[in-house]
Amino acid sequence: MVGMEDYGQFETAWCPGCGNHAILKAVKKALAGLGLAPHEVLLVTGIGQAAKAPLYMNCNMFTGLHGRSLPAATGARLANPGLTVIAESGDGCSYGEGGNHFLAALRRNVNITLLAHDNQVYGLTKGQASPTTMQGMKTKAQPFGQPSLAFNPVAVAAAMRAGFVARGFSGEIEHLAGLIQEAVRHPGFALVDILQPCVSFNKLNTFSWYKERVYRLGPEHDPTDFAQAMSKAQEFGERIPIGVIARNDRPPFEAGVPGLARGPLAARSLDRDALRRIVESYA
Ligand SMILES: Cc1ncc(C[n+]2csc(CCOP(=O)(O)OP(=O)(O)O)c2C)c(N)n1
Ligand code: SF4
Repeated sequence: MVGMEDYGQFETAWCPGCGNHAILKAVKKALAGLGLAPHEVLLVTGIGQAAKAPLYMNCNMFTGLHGRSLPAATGARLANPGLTVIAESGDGCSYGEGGNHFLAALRRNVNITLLAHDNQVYGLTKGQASPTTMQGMKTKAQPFGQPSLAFNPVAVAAAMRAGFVARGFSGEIEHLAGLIQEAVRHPGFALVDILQPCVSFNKLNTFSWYKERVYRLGPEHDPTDFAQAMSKAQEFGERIPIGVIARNDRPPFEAGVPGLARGPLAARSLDRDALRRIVESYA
C-alpha cells in the first residue's frame, strides 16, 4: 500500500503562500492514490521555481536544461515504458523556452504527462513577463505593461486535438489531484495546465483573483466535442473553467514505431560490435 509519506517530506525554498506548495501536495496525493511506488515514477524537470518541485519528492528524477524537460521525458518513456513519466515545470519553461517542444509533444502523443505550473510570470528570475502573462500586466521588466497577447496553452492543445487537455487550480488540491490521476492514466500525451499564484511577483493574478473566477466544469461539458472544447479553452477572464477541457482518442506515438514492438529498449542487450561497425561506416 503506497501512501503520500512514501514520497517524502522536504523543506522547500519557496515563498510562504506560493501555489507550488499545494501543487506538490496534489502530485503526491495523485501518485499515492494511483498506487504508484516512488521507484515506478520519473519526474523530468527544467529550470525555475516550479522546476524545483521534483527535488522535494522521493522518486526518480532528471533535471534538464531550461525548457528541455519534454525531449528528455520523451526519450525516457520510449526507452522504458515501465516508468510513469511526468514532465513538471513552469509556464516560461514549458511554453516559452520549451515552446517548440510543447508543440512537438502535442503532435507526437508519446505517453507522458506535462504538469505546467502556470503562475503567468518568470518567478525564479524575479517576475519578468512569461508567454502566459496577461496583456497589459505591469512587471518590473515591463513597467508600461506587457504588450503581447497571452499564449493560451489549453486552446493550442485543444486545437491540435491533443489526447488529454485539462486546467487545474492550486487552490483546489483534491480536484487537481483527480485531474493529475486522469492525466497519468491517459494513454498518450496529457497536459494539465495548473493556475498558480506567485505571491512575490504576480500582483494581478492573486489567489483571490482566481477564487472569484475559477469554476468547475460540470457533466454538461463534453470534452470529446471539438467545438465545446475550443469554446471552454478560450474562456479566461471573468470566468475560468477548470477540469478536463478536451479529450481525443489518438493512438500513442509508441504504436507507430515498429522498433518498439520488440520490447523496451532499456531491457535489450547492446551489441557493441554492431554499434562499432555502424559508427565506423560513417568515418
Ligand atoms: C535558455 C535559458 N534562458 C533563460 C534562463 C534564465 N531563466 C532561469 S529560470 C527562468 C524563468 C523560469 O520561469 P518559469 O518557467 O515560468 O518558472 P517559475 O520560476 O515561474 O516557476 C529563466 C528565464 C535560463 N536558465 N536558460
Ligand atoms: S517567487 Fe513566486 S513562484 Fe517563486 S517561490 Fe516565490 S511565490 Fe513561488
